[in-house]
Formats: sequence, C-alpha cells, structure tokens
Amino acid sequence: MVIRDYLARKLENGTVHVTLIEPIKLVPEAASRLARTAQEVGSDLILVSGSSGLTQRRLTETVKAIKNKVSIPVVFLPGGGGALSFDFDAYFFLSLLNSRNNRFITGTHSKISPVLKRLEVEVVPVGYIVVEPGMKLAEIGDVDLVPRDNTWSAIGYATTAEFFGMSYVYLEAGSGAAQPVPASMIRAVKKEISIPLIVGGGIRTAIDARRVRQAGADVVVTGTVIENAGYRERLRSILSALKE
Ligand code: 1GP
Repeated sequence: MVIRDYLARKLENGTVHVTLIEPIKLVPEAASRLARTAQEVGSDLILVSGSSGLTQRRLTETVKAIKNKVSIPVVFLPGGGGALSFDFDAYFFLSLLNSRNNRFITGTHSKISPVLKRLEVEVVPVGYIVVEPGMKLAEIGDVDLVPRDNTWSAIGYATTAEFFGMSYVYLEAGSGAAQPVPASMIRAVKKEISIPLIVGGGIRTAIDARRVRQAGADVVVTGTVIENAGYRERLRSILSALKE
C-alpha cells in the first residue's frame, strides 16, 4: 500500500485521524490492544514513535504485535532514538524545521537515507514545526519554539516545507500540551499552503478535535488520550467530532 495515496483517498472524504502509540510507555501486547481499539472506533492510521531510549527489540516486537492486530497502515515516526524496524508500511521522514540542531533537520537523515533507499521503504517527507509549549520534544529536539501568538513564524516554516517539496506540514504542540496549536494559527497556515496539514499535541476532547478540524487541519493526531481510562469512549467522541 502506498501511504501517500491511501491518505489522499481518505482526505477526499474528510479529516483523517491518526493514533500515536509510544512503545516506550507500553508493552507490545498493550500497544497492539490500543491500536486495535483505535481501528475499531475509526482511526485511519497508527503512528509508532521511536523515542530515544527505545530498544530495537521493543520496537520490533511492538510493530509485529500491532501489525498482527490491525489492517490500517502502521507508520514510523522517528523520535531521536536509534531503533528502527522495516515492518512499517512507511517512514515519516520528519525534518524538525525549527530545531537549532542540524541533527534533527538533515543530520540523522543523511545517515539513515541510504539504508532506507536500499530497503525500498516508502519515505514520506514531513516538515515538522513545533509550537509552544512543545513539551519534552522541545528540549530533546533543541527547538526554537514558534510562539503561540506568532502566526507569521509558523507560516514561514510551513511555506518553507512546501517549497522544499515536502508532502505534509505537521504543526505540533507537543505530547501532553495543555492546549492544542491555536486555531487561529492553524487557519492562517492552512490558507498559505497547498499540501495537507497535520496537527497534533494536546488534543484530548471532542471539542478540541472539532476546533482543530474546523480551523483547517487535514490530519489530526492524538496520543495521550489513548493512555487514560475510558479511552475507547474518549477516542470515539474525538472520531465523531472529526468525521461528522
Ligand atoms: C502528536 O505529540 C502528539 O502530534 C501527541 O500529543 O499525546 O498530547 O495527544 P498528545
């Protein structure tokens, strides 16, 4: 399956929902159960994060377990760790555009690219832009955060991603952020770009999800919500706000 085509088809029918799973926080069995629930309530894609500290064994076993339980695509979201698995349907080739450290913009990429090329993995170039508060990602990625009220800065990075020929722009408030990326910023960025806009971080309720969708997000990513009690119902209400 070509992920870009899959997403393009899904986008024709409205907003896409992505469930982010962090194998560092869960044993493979639990991760696969959550992925299954996400698929059952209507999530379109599972994104597996490769956070630093994640072992090769844990990542490999988690991807295998998830792929055994779901039929929706399972895509890798690199997160600064060295672990890698080739059981993924695609690899989000993230360039953290507002990092101060070249390692996160093109550095690690230049080391891994020849391997990805030889393995013929689908690579999806994504311009990753971290907005305040950015959470742990802001520290790890040495990010020069986009201030929440500086829409122009976000537009600058987003149009840069488009001019670089990237497939998606990803506005990220950071996992566990108190609030999602401001709706006004999403709206302004969406107006300026012609590639799809992914938004994630701090989206925990149907109200958040609806606001982000109405502001113009094409793809909405949630992570933390699936780690809490009652997650099936919470996820279901987020999905209905996105697909209504
Ligand atoms: C994906 O980092 C987010 O873009 C996930 O954030 O954990 O706050 O949903 P949450």
